[in-house]
Amino acid sequence: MARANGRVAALLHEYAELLAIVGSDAFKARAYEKAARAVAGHHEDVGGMDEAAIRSIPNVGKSIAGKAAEILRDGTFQGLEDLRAEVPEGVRQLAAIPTLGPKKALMLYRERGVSDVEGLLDAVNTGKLRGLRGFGPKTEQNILAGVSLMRRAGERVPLNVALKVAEEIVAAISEIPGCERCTYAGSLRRGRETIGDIDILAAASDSTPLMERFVDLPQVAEVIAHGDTKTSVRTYAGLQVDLRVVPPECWGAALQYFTGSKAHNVRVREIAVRQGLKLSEYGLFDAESGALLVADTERAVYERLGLAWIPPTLREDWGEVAAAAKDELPTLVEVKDLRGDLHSHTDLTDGVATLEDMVAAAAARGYEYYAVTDHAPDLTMQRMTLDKAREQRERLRELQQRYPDMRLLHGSELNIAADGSVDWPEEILAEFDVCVASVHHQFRLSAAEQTRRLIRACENPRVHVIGHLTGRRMGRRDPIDLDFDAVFAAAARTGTALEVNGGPQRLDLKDEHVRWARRHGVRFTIDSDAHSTTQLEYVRYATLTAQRGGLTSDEVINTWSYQRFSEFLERKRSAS
Ligand code: DGT
Ligand code: CA
Ligand code: CA
Ligand code: ZN
Repeated sequence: MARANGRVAALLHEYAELLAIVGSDAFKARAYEKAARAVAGHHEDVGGMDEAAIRSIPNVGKSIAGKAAEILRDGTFQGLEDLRAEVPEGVRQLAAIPTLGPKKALMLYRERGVSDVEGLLDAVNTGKLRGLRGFGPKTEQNILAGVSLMRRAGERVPLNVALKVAEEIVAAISEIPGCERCTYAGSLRRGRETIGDIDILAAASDSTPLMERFVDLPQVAEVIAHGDTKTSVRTYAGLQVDLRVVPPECWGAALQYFTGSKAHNVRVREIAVRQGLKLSEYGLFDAESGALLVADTERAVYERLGLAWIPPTLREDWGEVAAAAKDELPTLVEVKDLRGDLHSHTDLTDGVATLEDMVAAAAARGYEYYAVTDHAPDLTMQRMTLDKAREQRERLRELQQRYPDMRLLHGSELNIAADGSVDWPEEILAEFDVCVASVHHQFRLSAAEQTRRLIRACENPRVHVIGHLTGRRMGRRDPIDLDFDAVFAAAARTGTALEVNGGPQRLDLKDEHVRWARRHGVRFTIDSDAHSTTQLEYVRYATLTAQRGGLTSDEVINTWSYQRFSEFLERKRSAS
């Protein structure tokens, strides 16, 4: 049974959005938003908790705990139903348009009767918004850009969402008697940042029991097609899932075929043809006699073609087939190689877990070192001060005694100002063990200005890592404009690591930027940017992205021994 946390968090989140739309006080909306994230990230299933137990979750106060209990009992709560009656569902969609926001969304509804995205586009195109206070021609341009941004992301699902669904389905199918193997294939197995549909592959001599169970799964809202070899369904979340069942003896060929990508498959098939062979999802055959050569494992298929087995994350026709022919594939970094996490937040700023809980969760992952990097003062809404940072450092030093096997690093996530400077002067920065610096505002400067800004941040002797370089949020914000070559060269020259941020909406650097940066000799970090204990697992998505970028552990500084890692930080200080 799925945890109730997601369901409760979704309604609290919706309530927070509705509060923001009707203009209730901002503090209240934020409190609900924070509580929603706390519930989502809480390690225990709230489904089995009473109101008092829910109340004990950090950031969940008395009144919110009461609403959560109401949701568990009734499936909703009165306050939410009242606001739903006041604000049509479409207006919530309007408020989610990155360039519009809640206040303008409600104004459009009240003053022009606009109640969904279609209506908005229509209103812009027919000039219906002219004369409305705060809606100039520039606003109209921004609205169109915002809608297009949202639409571009709309059809595909973030990697983490698809992965969770796929894992649940694979677990369920695997349990069925007669199922010999089951795994997910397609873009999900390749670790792409967004997923069009989920492809599940199973091996069984009789497909019937697997297909029957599949269409009966609790996640399934609609059966699109039901057959012996392939069945497609749509989940309640709107995701399409294809299940293909193949005979156990052609498992390897089928897995290779359905993992893709199409471009990779075309390239591999060319190699087969040149050798007088024929490759399909059923196996590798002699083209002339039609005799089956191999089909049972992927490795055997690749090897029979004279290729090393190619990790799925590389199968994008980015040169991996030629590299496999020469046995020159990189040994990719893996999650188990990570010895530390260098970017995480606590409830001192916008995280939802305490310092103690974050450290305990990091220790449970077996890290040898772990950095707490709460936001620095220039991100004013987080209300950080130097005193608070120093106080946190004291607490961290005390905590250290409880964790003899994990080095606790006191860090900060600095804000890179438009001119490339950061929050604190050098002597204050020197107090921190590690500094990550990121862009959190002024996303629309010219490429020349952004490039100067980032190069100057790299040149800061106290900045060790640049966090989420391009600032993109999938479906919400485009990346900043940059001269990537210039910034990558500066990072390599100054010994500044570039982060691969595992936040599922960020994945920043993304795969192709990783590839590009490594050609400049850049070093990287693989970080979670966790804002709760459960988000520490976001390194999983960062690692998939790093693999797609072709990274080996030698290029990722937080896979290094503490000794080698701290020398890297030290070199930066003394070189600059
Ligand atoms: P997605 O779903 O858009 O995120 O991307 P994929 O790569 O999962 O694509 P999908 O679901 O259409 O197909 C799954 C895999 O099946 C694909 O990666 C390769 C294989 N495949 C599907 N159609 C073809 C085809 O026409 N030719 C070849 N060579 N392979 C195909
Ligand atoms: Ca797919
Ligand atoms: Ca598919
Ligand atoms: Zn952060």
